[in-house]
Amino acid sequence: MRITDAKVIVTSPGRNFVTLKITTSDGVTGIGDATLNGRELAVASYLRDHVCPLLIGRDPARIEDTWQYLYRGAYWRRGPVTMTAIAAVDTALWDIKGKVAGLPVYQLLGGRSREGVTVYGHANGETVPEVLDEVAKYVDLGYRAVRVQCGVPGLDATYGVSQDKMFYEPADAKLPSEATWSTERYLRVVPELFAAVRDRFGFDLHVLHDIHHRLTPIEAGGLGSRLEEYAPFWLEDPVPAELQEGFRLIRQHTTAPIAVGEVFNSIWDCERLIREQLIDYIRATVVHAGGITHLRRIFDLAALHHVRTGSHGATDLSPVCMSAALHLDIAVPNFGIQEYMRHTEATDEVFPHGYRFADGYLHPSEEPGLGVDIDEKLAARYPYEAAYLPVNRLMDGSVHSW
Ligand code: KDG
Ligand code: MG
Repeated sequence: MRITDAKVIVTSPGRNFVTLKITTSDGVTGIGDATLNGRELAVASYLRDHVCPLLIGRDPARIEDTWQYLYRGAYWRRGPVTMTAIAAVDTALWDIKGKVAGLPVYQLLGGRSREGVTVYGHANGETVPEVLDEVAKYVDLGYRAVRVQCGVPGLDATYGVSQDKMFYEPADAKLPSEATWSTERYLRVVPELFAAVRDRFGFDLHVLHDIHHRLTPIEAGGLGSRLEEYAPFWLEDPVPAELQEGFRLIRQHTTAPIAVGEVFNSIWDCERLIREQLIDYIRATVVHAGGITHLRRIFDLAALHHVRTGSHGATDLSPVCMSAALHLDIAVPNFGIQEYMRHTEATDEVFPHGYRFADGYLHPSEEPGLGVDIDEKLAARYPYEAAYLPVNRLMDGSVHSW
């Protein structure tokens, strides 16, 4: 069996998605997510212009060899565009391997380690009472874990707090919108939010919070120690993560569990964080960290160092990525939690999938392969639309993290 076709499909059913579809000489198809929020067309071009021609004629069964060929062979290693493109190929090949074997991909990864994949939803609101009402909706839906974000008093907009409630789309404008940030005000409101959530919902619910890389290590350590009495499940992205050593300082000041990694694209972005046990959850994803093959490698390293998984699962990761993530989540020994920001109906129609939510858990599809498809006719009805994430500025006008 050989690869006979590889094509890139760009579609925007409510938001942009890039998908790679590979076809074999036996007529088997596999798909992989290649969406990089706000830089979608760069990955589409990398695939179309530089990768698809190399795939034709290759043996689709050789997943590891193809990964190494694309990673080492390009000479230029790593980076979000490259690793997202490699991820798409890798994911599509796992999909094909599952279909050829007649097995869901998780069976090829060693089979089930658990009955379901615990997920967390997003409760956000401008004020603390608004957030509490959103948390209540998730609890009613059966969620066991909820991420809480609230507006910062005195700021016009806060990243992570949207007008839409059960769906949330952070890429909100054709050119990046701008928001203002105040760390001092933020640090005042978060403990209030946690206190109110614990007061109303008790301590059985897992409560998560995303800092979006906005603090320094010492600020994050201070916030963590103030939140410890509310038993946060995790504090996510406390600081920008280029400097892995920064996390050591956080560790010296708090026992609040730390999660990071949604922008990581390679094992080298988190090797020290994991090896020195500076984090508790690694949030790298199938789509941005080199596919199932490379993410499995990261997760295995993490398993040796008491680090659990907590993959990113925002709306800009397509149902193809979510399907692939669930096969890994159900199989790996050190699974922690999976983010699940539900997609809109339009997205779900373009990407029909077999995973399902029940009782706070997601369950991967039992179909051979990944159990997800793309409706190409429907996809063609939604052309690409430029959309970018907002830019954050401090009160004095300097650019800040998100
Ligand atoms: O594309 C960026 C978003 O996916 C991201 O900002 C959302 O931080 C996020 C999260 O944890 O889901
Ligand atoms: Mg995040």
